[in-house]
Amino acid sequence: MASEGRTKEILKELYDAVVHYDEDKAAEWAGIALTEDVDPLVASLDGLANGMVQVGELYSKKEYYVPELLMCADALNAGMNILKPALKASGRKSAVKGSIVLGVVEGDVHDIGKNLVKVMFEAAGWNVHDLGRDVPLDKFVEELVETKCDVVGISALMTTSIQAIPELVKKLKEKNPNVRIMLGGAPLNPEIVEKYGADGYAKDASSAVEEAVKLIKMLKEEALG
Ligand code: B1M
Repeated sequence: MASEGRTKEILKELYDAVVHYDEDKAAEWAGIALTEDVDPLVASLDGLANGMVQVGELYSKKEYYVPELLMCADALNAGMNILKPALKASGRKSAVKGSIVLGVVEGDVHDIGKNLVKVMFEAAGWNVHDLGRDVPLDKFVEELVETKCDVVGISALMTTSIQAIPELVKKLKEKNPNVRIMLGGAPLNPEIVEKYGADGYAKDASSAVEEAVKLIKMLKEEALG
């Protein structure tokens, strides 16, 4: 088990690997994190994903442009590929297991956050139907009908792409008023989620499963009257 100091050092290396778009280093330090028993969720979120927050800052300051963003995303994915099996095996099983249709709304190709959320649901033993990114609204609706899922999870990263969500919520609820709709992504917050008519919001990947379980439990309680 890594000491607190060593854990900090490993997280910093993962963070730096993403910021400096170094795929080899990201994979190497993800391996070191596992060998030294750093929690794979901490390595993913506080190491790799945290590096992406800094990348966003550099993009805002015009120090990085789209090519750098793409290379940083590749580095993050290289680290995640090493951590994913350990994350899935990490025993974060959920007492309530359901099925979720997950996708990034149309017009939006940002899928790093959605992919982290997906890993968390898989680790919890949920059945995940991943539609990917830039998903047309009707594809969400088709998949809802086909899979009879309990929850639809919608991710959106841009102030422009979130505009399609109210229409999507309406379409999904028309097909199945009992489906629970959960939203996530940086421009969203609980107030917007309520305004859009969705049922739940998760700020990050680590709270997403808990939020979905809450939604299913609330639905069952409502059914019991
Ligand atoms: Co772009 N991008 N990008 N980008 N990008 C943002 C989002 C932006 C905020 C950057 C900025 O201006 N500071 C900005 C959007 C501005 C706005 O809102 N209007 C922006 C822009 C403008 C663009 C382009 C238009 C740039 C261009 O082409 N000129 C273009 C858009 C393309 C399109 O979508 N049509 C574009 C493209 C790209 C890349 C392809 C280069 C790349 C994405 C690669 C990929 O995802 N495969 C990229 C990146 C990397 C970013 C930033 C830097 C990082 C996003 C990220 O991965 N964060 C981003 C800046 C930022 O966010 N600060 C930015 C790390 C990730 C772990 O966090 O996704 O927030 P996040 O997910 C979290 C939570 O939000 C939550 O859990 C996750 C983990 O804890 N969560 C959920 C997310 N989904 C959830 C779902 C849930 C529950 C929780 O339940 C269903």
